Amino acid sequence: MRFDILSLFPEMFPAVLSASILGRASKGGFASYHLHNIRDFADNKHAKVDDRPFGGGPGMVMMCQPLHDCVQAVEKMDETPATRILLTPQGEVLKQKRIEELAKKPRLLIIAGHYEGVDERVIDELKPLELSVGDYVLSGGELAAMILIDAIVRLLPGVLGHEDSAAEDSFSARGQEGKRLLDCPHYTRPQVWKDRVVPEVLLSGDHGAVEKWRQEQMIERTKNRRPDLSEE
Ligand code: 9D3
Repeated sequence: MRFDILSLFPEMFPAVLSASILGRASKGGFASYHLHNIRDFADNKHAKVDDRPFGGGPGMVMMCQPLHDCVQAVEKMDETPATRILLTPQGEVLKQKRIEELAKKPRLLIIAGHYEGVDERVIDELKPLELSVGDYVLSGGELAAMILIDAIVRLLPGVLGHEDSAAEDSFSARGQEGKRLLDCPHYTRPQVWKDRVVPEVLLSGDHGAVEKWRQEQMIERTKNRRPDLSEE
């Protein structure tokens, strides 16, 4: 999958994109990341990309022209049609279902907003899919873009070692009616630590009993901690 990332702060990305799973995915040819600085597309000599909001108020608004020209230029860099995405607090809150859908696309063009927001007219013109990563306030869309990319790349065939994309489904456990479940507790050596012991069933060697215990733990923890989790 090709990722085009449009940002005013592209320098925030390389450490995240080169480490761990995301780094392995690009080295293995499963994903390619292309960073673009929106400021490079400003057509004024001061490379100004933001301005004061009409109607007054705090903060600055990202101007239409630099972002629009950046999207047009970037899309022409490759013939693969791109799915446009804008990270914004006004977007649909990201869930695994949407991640799974986006993981099937050949190319994503991801716009990380900054400042108070983007001039609404460029959103109307570009018609991006608008996504949020949750109900809390970030300083900009860059970290949100990295979260999105991380969640998608680990689903790409080959990246986690399992070639078929359907396999992922069996790794995220589900209970009754396809409800997604939280994970069970995990333990490793030593068997006793600060007087705390490992649940006996895990040491029993009875694989059936272990499976039953884990399933019960998953259901109980989901009920207690995340009663809101649903089919998505
Ligand atoms: C007056 C309210 N503004 C500041 C508190 C609104 C506001 C503007 C810009 C709040 C955050 C941001 C920057 N955030 C993002 O661009 C963003 C984001 C987020 O803040 N939370 C969750 N997901 C996302 S995706 C992009």
